[in-house]
Amino acid sequence: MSAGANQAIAAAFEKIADLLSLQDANPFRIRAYRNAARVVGGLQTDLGALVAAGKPLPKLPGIGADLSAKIREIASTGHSALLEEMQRQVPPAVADLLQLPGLGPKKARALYQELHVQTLPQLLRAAKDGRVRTVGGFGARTQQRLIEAIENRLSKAKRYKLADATAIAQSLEAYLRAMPQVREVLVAGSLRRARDTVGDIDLLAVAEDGKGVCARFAQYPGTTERISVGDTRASIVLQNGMQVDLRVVTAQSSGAALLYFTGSKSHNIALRNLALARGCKLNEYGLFRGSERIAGETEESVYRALGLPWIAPELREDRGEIEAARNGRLPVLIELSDLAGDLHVHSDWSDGTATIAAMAAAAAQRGLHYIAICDHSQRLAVAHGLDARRLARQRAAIAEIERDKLPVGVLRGIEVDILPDGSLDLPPAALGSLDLVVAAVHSSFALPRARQTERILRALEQPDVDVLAHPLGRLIDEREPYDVDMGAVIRKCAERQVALELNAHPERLDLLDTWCRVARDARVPIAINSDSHAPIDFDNLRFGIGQARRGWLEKRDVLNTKSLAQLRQWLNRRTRAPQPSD
Ligand code: DGT
Ligand code: CA
Ligand code: CA
Repeated sequence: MSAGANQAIAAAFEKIADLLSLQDANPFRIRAYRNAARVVGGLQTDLGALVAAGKPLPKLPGIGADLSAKIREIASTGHSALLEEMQRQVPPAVADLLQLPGLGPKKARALYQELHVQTLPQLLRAAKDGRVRTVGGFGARTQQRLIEAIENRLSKAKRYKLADATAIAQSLEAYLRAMPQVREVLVAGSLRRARDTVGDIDLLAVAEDGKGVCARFAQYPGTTERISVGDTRASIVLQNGMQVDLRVVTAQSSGAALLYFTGSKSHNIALRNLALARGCKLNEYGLFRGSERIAGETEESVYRALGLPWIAPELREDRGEIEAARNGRLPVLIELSDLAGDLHVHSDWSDGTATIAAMAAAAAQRGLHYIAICDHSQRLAVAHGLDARRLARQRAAIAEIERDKLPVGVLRGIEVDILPDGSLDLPPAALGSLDLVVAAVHSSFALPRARQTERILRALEQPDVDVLAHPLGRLIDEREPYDVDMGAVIRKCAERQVALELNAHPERLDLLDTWCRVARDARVPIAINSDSHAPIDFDNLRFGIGQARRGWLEKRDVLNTKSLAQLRQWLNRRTRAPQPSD
């Protein structure tokens, strides 16, 4: 098998993960396949060529002997025996059903086995015909809810998680860069603006030979459809359904093109109006006065000619950034290198895959100075949550490994469940012995708004709570945010000086960007945490940074930019008289 191998391997791993979740398999195993799909899909080395040449595979993060064997198998035969066996049992399309709220693996399997439905449109028909309620475990109300959920989902265009799009774009960029005619490749669109989901990938190539570049682009391995292939633009569809738009531009208009195709559309419209007010015309080729091009080679040149400083892509949503730029009040946005630590890290004491020492080493590798080990609490039995006794043992174990000189500071923490009534899953005596308490909702997502809000406010009143984790509880594509009065939560956090988490996991990216801004304005500190369950997960911090920047956050707004000593001071804020400098 040739150059398409990476995409084929990634697609096979995704399907295996889908089918595993349909079987309600071990979440680690599912996550391992999803991770492997992302790693391989974003890889610039062609694994097919390596295998064909009989060379060893490179060491890939999170990919052990078992997955390596599968990579070799798919690269050399084009098939996966495991996947084929699983597909004989259930077609992968059935996994789409799992996206519906309230439809778990067991129910999805029952629908497939009894009604033979595989896709959302088929299920919609079955529900409307009243066949769903004939299946055990489904009543008339569930059937009605399914109809609403499916119609809701089908009316929305499919969007992709930022992390998945990022991995694919990296591989496309490398492919384009390898062409001798291409001088530069630039990422544009919502991907460059770091939106939590992207509709399609937009790329620019700087080159003279547009036709040649477009033709070669359309040969990208793993392309399943060529929507259009022209002289300066081309659009293709990849195996996972994602569309990629390419525009080929000249060097002298590349800045204007990048500005135009980065968007957002509403930011562009606002800029165009500014240009018009100055008697100019702005388009993807440049800024023109009459027929004279007065700017366009760089984005800076266009902004400057409009009387503005350069505006970071993450801010370009027409949410006040142009006015802020005009008044010299643009935020100095936080960067990945500003993070000093990570305040939400799991280990193999609960549902993480690695030891505390391994997580500490992985954090140090990424330049962090401290982590807080926050494993789950007892209530989450599926995650092997800690009770007070195991928590005490974990504290002792950390002290033990600290004697061997850990490369980062390790704070003793917990991710304690907020129970449905707003009380916490561990007693104050246990929580009070810790450096840091992260509280989180992992159950009763469907409480009515007033009760959900009351529950979370009550948790925030508990004297030990330092951080509220993933405040909206959404899982992109899987679970809507729970119904909660976030304004009230933010006010309570401000009053209690509790930080809100911006969880950087690609499926969460929660707190959402717009709420980050509200929280910042209310002077609520934000903790950008990876929620790492494996060493490689620290790489997700970059996606959290993207959302933070979209939320206008600066270094000083983010709790884990503090040094460990400053952080310890903050953690003692309630036992200490307020300091004027705080
Ligand atoms: P997406 O793909 O839905 O996540 O969002 P975008 O922002 O990437 O949108 P897309 O791919 O349709 O277009 C890329 C950029 O091109 C968009 O952000 C702004 C620019 N653009 C596209 N269509 C128009 C248009 O009709 N007017 C203006 N001013 N700009 C446009
Ligand atoms: Ca796009
Ligand atoms: Ca597009």
